[in-house]
Amino acid sequence: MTLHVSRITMRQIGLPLREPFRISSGTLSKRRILLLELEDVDGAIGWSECVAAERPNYSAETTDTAWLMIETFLADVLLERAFSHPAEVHDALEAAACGHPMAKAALEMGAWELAAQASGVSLAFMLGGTRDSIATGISLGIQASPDALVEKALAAAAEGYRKIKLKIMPGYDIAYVTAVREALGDEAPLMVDANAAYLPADTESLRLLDDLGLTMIEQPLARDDLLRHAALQRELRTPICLDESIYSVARAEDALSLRSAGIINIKPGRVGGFTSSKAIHDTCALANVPVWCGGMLESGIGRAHNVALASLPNFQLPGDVSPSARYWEQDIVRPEWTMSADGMVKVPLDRPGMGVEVDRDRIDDLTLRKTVLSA
Ligand code: OSB
Ligand code: MG
Repeated sequence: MTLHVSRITMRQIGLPLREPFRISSGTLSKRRILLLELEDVDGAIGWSECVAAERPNYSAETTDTAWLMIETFLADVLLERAFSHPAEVHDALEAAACGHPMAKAALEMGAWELAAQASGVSLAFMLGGTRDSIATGISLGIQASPDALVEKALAAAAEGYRKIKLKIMPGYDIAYVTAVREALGDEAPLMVDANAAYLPADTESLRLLDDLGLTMIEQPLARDDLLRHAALQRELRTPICLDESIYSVARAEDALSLRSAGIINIKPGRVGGFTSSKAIHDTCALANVPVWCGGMLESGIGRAHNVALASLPNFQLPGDVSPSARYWEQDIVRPEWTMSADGMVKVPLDRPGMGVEVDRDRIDDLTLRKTVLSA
């Protein structure tokens, strides 16, 4: 296999969410998404999506910083030379710039997708996936009242989701989660995600959550707080899951050594792409630490890449990989992503690459900005 990219088309599209999504650091009602279309010298095409958001509240990157990095520094890494395998792309991008994992991941995942398309195999197969369907969860944003959250959680349980994640922050936690636990019963697979909204001094309120039978507490403390998460984990029975803190393979190794977490959320965009996602997956498997695939409110393209990744064996817990209709009136891929009544999404193993068609007309209609880069 050789991977020789001759053209990269960058686009920003505007895609309104069906309902606003509130997390501890802000509310999102419309996504401005950076899409890449990579073309090789033989005309094969691979699409990818950058998960950076409009505002730097989840991480330092934004749609616009990613655009600048790709256009100015990163696209050339792919355009200037051929690679013998997409697994080589990660280190080349690291050598070209510090930081900016989401910008790099968009190119790196596009390279994997292009390689799968050019070889006529599914992306899941190319990545080493072993499942033909993946278990799916839902992430529910912060609501105005516990009753409103209970209503959403009951609807999600009825739809078949295998994991229900509640966004929390100080003041929107114990009463909310207790109400949902009471409504759904003791067996319901419930977890919370704080998006780094707590301080070590808040350990007492986190201890109250410890009694609610949660499968995990995601990212209670700040992203740099590996040691503080380790100290907090010693105080709690509920496993801590890290999201924001894990932005590289080395950080995952450090978190495991320090026992900062019992579970790791892998978002390929956050860790610089598929190669490091696979390495984190393997490292966690050796350490007996389960992983699951996080979500960043992706369109059908980024979702396709998450579905492929989540088919690897140590993705033992349901991912935040909900069907298209959870997010959008209409997605930008065909067929749209759907979920069975028992909360499973099929991995399209019988089709090349990510396994869904990109709706080019719809993307053209939604495009706010476009640039073509070539060698
Ligand atoms: O912390 O997992 C998160 C969305 C945006 C930013 C951060 C997070 C999320 C989600 C949404 O929880 C998951 C999804 O895509 O459904
Ligand atoms: Mg999270």
